[in-house]
Amino acid sequence: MSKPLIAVTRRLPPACEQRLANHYEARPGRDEGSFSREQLLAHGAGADGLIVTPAEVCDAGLINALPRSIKLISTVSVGYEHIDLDAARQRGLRVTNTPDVLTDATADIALLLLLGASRRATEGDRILREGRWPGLRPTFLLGNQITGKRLGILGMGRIGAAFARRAQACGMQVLYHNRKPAADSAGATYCGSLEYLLAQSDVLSLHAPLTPETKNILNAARLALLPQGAIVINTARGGLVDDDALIAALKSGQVGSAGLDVFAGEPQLHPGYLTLPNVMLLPHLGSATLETRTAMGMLAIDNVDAVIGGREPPHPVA
Ligand code: 8YV
Repeated sequence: MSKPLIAVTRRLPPACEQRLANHYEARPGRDEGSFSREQLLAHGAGADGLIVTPAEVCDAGLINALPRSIKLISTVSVGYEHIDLDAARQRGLRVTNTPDVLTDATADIALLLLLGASRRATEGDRILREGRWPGLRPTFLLGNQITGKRLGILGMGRIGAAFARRAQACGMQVLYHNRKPAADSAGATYCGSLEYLLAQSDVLSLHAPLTPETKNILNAARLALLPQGAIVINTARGGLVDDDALIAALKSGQVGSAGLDVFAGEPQLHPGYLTLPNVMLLPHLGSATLETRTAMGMLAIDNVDAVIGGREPPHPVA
């Protein structure tokens, strides 16, 4: 009997590709460029399941055009804003994601950005590479101490809570805003009003999913509520931020520095960020450890196994 065909858009860590090859006819992915709709459809031709990443837009047009043989879209991500869930439901397609296993890696990257942005790490690195270090001086490249400062978390989910614990270990006081108090808030103080949270946040870190309600939630009016010189961290989704507004705030000093791992329109980013010294930029590395990406790939395959085997997947989103 022939094995089910699973089409993967991108390369996965070796252990995941091996597992797929052992159990399925696996159509491997490629890491060059992006997939046009036609290329994605061609890649999925005849497949029983599709494994994708947030780099592949699965909108209603694509979903409706997918071959009828496809039973699920399994995304190697916790976020699923790139998949039109209503269109999938209407087609009877299951959609699954990979939560939990990337929590620590992503919270680590938020901490890296917090420390990097507050201690001017990228500026220091550049000064050394360009041979511009004048030597030790008591007033050289002074950053902001985070001890005793207030961290505001917008979106207290699993990653927000893991980051809150890290920040508390650094002596920070943590507040958060969600629509409702979180089940696990890591002992952080709940703020029912986003505006109040912003006014209290020496550091603001974004951990909310991208939805129509959260798109551009950090706009000019809200940035103006932050204390002068506040630090902004984003490891969630670029679309949460109005880039023009954040760049203007970084130029005026309203925002002292920023640490950004995610961007609207990835892999492009607003060119205004590239010339600012007070931004630490990373190319969406939140979950990028071998351990975490392997665990994400394995979870994506667990989801495939369940749906192909006629069982309920461990992490359904539709
Ligand atoms: C990606 C992410 O999943 O999980 C998410 O939502 O944003 C990322 O960690 C990762 O880049 C691989 O697809």
